[in-house]
Amino acid sequence: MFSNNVAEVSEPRNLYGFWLSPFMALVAQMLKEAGLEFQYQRVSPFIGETLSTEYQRRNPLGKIPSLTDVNGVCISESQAICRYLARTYPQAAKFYPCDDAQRCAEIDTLNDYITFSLSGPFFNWLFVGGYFPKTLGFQTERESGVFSVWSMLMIKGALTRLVGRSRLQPFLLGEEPYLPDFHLFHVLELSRTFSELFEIPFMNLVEGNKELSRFYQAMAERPMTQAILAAQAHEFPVTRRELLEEFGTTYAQLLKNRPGEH
Ligand SMILES: N[C@@H](CCC(=O)N[C@@H](CS)C(=O)NCC(=O)O)C(=O)O
Repeated sequence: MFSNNVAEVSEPRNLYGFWLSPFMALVAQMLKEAGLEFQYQRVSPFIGETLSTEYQRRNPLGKIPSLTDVNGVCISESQAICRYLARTYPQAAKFYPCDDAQRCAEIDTLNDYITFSLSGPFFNWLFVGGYFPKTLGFQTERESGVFSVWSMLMIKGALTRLVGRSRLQPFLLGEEPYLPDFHLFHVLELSRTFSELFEIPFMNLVEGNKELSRFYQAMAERPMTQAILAAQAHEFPVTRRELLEEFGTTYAQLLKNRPGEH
């Protein structure tokens, strides 16, 4: 079941992205929980680094995270990376048991639900509802406010279904965490950080929700989570500056350089 093409260790394992990205944090959690060493290589989309030729060769879709493995495999998209790790390294399969189709069906159901109903919509909320009107000067405060309220209703509704279905004991599938727990935690953590940064209290998805707070706490107590939270806190000032001060200029430059525009 497990691929053994990792025998020839020839290069370091590199994880590209930035700590505040919930998608990179998810991959880092999987790597750390599985005891797979990696080197962190900071790549920030906010200052145009995902547009470099070098990065585009790694991921032509221009998204972080991406991972280069010791066997030369280069892979992007957080879920795909985590599934690749589980299929390649037995110690990662604990969190995505890929040789158990029935267990994976349960896990995939939760993960797909979280991706479609929670993390994707939350990202749009963050950008359209919080970030764009605050920093890019698009003067869409009113429209963004309306979008924000609808997003809140949709996303909190999706969370209520998730909590109701899984009963969180304290994790989604019982006493042990799996891939969807890592995914959910890092979206919740993002909501806490950005609710504070953008001064939108109702963007915090954990606040006031007893079951989710218990889940959040259980995940936050894990030593590997604590290491990730510490790395995020350490890098926060840099990311904050990029988000609030530098991205506007990068974005304006990008628009100016679009083919066909002068
Ligand atoms: N579905 C992707 C989402 C990754 C994503 O949206 N990453 C953001 C940073 S958190 C990014 O690279 N944004 C830059 C861009 O979209 O150009 C995954 O799970 O890896």
